[in-house]
Order: sequence, then structure tokens, then C-alpha cells
Amino acid sequence: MKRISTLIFISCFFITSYAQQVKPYGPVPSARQLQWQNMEFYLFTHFGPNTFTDLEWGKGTETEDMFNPTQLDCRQWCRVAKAAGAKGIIITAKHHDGFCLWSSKYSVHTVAQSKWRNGKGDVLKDLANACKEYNLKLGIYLSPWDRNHPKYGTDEYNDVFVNMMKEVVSRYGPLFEFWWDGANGEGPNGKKQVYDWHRFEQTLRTIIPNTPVFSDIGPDIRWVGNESGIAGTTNWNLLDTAGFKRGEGSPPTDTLNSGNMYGKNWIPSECDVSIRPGWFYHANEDEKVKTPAQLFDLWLKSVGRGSSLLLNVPPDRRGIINEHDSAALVGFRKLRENSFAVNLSANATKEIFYDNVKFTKQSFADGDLKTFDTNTDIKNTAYWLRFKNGQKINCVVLHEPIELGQRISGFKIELLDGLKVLQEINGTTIGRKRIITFNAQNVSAVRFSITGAKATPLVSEIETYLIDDGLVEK
Ligand code: FUL
Repeated sequence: MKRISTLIFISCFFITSYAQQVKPYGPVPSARQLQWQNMEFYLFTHFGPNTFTDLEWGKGTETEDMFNPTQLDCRQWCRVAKAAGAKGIIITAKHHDGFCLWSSKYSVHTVAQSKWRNGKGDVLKDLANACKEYNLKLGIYLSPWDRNHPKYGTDEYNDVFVNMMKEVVSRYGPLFEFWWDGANGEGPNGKKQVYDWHRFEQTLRTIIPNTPVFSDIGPDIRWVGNESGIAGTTNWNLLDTAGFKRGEGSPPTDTLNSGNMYGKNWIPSECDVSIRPGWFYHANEDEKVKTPAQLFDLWLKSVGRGSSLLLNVPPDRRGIINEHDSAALVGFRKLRENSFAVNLSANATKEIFYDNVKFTKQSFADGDLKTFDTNTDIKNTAYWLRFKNGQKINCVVLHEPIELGQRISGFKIELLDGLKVLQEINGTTIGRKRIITFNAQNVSAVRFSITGAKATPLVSEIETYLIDDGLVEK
């Protein structure tokens, strides 16, 4: 007996000190990416002339006076975002129609030329101030495609776009994300712009090195390949970008959706989706706002697959977020809170078997890098959660410590009643967070094993929940 406990003690010591030396494997997130990945969920607001013309893509010929919100209140947007549990707001500072929601020196198609607030209004300023007040982060979407600007389609337009980026950054920063739309249509002179992406990237890197930049292929955040808010069940944070472009020429949508297992760059996906059928507000879509349960399903398919959720909630013609949308968002927040309030793993005995040697744990991570479990022989590693009096569960949440790289390519969850396997669930990647739901089972234990990994697999936590039956992923 004494010998065994000494052996366990020595092994524990060995594993802890070995774990301390765990080195990152492959590409890892930069500080700006990690900070952004931890935000999980933030809002998108599409707002501009389209709100008033009922279009999705403005023509660029709209008069400035068409933009005329009657009660613009960015503080109300922030209160709604807060109530939804979102961490920030990205605004369409300029959409494809070219209208600038701030008074830009580089365009005469802006709020300053409109009657709204006698040309003194500035939506970006209002929003930046409101975000500060409500402790939310601000992001900016700036469309390179511009159907209004007279210089679009000439080299000089690249100067205009660079100047506009500098202008919004200096006036309204800091920003948690900069969003480049890949669309590249024709401008007023019938020509398509040849975007100077290299210069655009250099500009942002120089002036805002801490802000992650989104486009189809990054450099920091990639498009998930669809506008329905759904990441792949296999979702690598890695992407190969060599030979690909933004817009036309971007990687195939299934590659964007799943990433590349051995991709050379850490470029995690972002799921952009609208709470309504369109990106802009249309009164006739008021009854088509997604329900809290539909939004929860999107949560499982985005955040629950290791991605982030950028949910578009477009302000209406008053310039406030419509009651239909805010009600759905509050309901969505409640569903998340209720579902994940009680981590049932807290009451379970936790054991890890390495080559049949058992270790009992307080928590699989103990909140400390030093206790990450490491084992090169993944076949003989099993994580157990034992519930003394049995437990009904229908949800398992897994975490991989991505700051050390994404490693796991296969896992297995077994739901057990004594020695009987009630159900076996197989999955591929985990990433920052992986939420698995299934029809509720009464289990005495859950056994989790890793079936594939690119390097020593690391799991930082295994949570279990009993969520509302109706919320189990379809
Ligand atoms: C697309 C745009 O064309 C849509 O209007 C919308 O802004 C969406 C988020 O990105 O590329």
C-alpha cells in the first residue's frame, strides 16, 4: 500500500513538473486574438441609408437627407447589448452605398451633408461614447466597395480608404475588431476597384497593432463561410491563406467553415448572422425575428463549436433597436443563463487514468496551467466523472487550452450506467469551447477519452449540464 501511494506521489510530481514544461504546439493565438476569442459574443449593427430605403445594398445615389433617424439613441443600443450579455458592438460605419455615419473629410456623402441634426450629428461618436459609458467594446465595419465615391475605381480611392481607416481609428478607437467586407462591385464610373490589401493591412497593423482584423482570410479573424451563424463541427483555428484572396478567390466555403488541420496560420472563425432575414431593418420583417430558442441553437453552433458569434441587430428608422429584437435578445440571455447556471461536474468525483494509474482531481484544470494533464500515450488516458447518486444530464462542455495550440482531432464521450454504456458520442475538434448536447440520460458516470491528437492532448475542463429538453441541438 505504502509503495503504491509513494508511486502515485512520485508520478503526480512527475506529471505536474512535466506539465509545467508543456510547450506551445504549432501556431498559437496572438494576444489580440486571444482577448477577442474570449469575448465569445457581440452585436453587429447595420445602419445607414438602407434603413430608410428598405434596401439591402444601397445604390450610392441616395440623397444624404434620406438618412434621418428620428430618435437616434446609441445608449439604448448599449442597454440592449448589455441585456443580451454581448461584449461589444460592431457598426457599419460605411456600407456599400458609401454613406459615412461620421463626418469624414474624405467624402461629401456623409452625415454632415444631411439634415439630420442639422449636419452636426455623428453616429460613431454617439456610439463610441455610449460604449464607454456601458463598458462595451467598439468595432468598426468599413466597406471597401463604395458605390458613391467619385474616386472609386481609380488608384486614388485606395488613398481615400486608407485615410478613412485612419480617421475612424483616431477619432473613435480603441477598437476590438476592424471588419473588412470582401465585396468588390462596380462604382459610379462602372469600374471595379483594385484594392490595395497589402497597404490596408500595413496601415491597420501600424496604427492599431492590438486590434484584430477580420476578412474572409484574416489576418486575424476569418469568415466562417456562411451567413447563417454556423461553424463546422470540425473547426480548426488554423488556416492556409497562401494563394487565396479576399472576396472572389477566397478559400472554398467548407475550408472556411472547418479551417485546415495543419494550417500554417492561427486564424479563428467568426460566425456572422442576422437576427432577422436581412442585415438592415425592414418593418415587414418584424415578425421574422429569430426566437430565443433559435438564437440559443445558433449559440451551440457557433460559440459551442469554438467560434465566436457576431449577431446582427439592426436599429430601426427611429434609430433604436426595435422592441421585437430586444425582447428576443433578453429571452436568449435567459436561456443561456438558465442552461449553464449549474455545472453538475462540481458534484462529481473526477479521476484521470494514465496508463491505468488513477489520479483524483478537484477539477480537471484546477484553474492553473501547471495542472494541465499531459500524456503522449493518448490511448490509455481516460477522464472520469462519477456521480455518486446518479445524475440526469444532456450537455457536456469541453475546453482545450488554445494558448498552447489546438491539438485534439478526435474524442469520445461515453455515458455510463454502471458498466453499461448507454450512449457513445464521437467528435473531432474541441478548441476554445465545445458544447455537445444529446437527449437526457441518467448516468452514474461519464468517461471522456481522446481518440486523436496532433500533439500531447490538453483538456482544461469538462463540464456537464441539464438544459431544457427543447434546447438540445437538432
Ligand atoms: C456582406 C455584405 O454584402 C452584406 O450587405 C452584409 O454587410 C454582410 C455582413 O456582408 O458581404
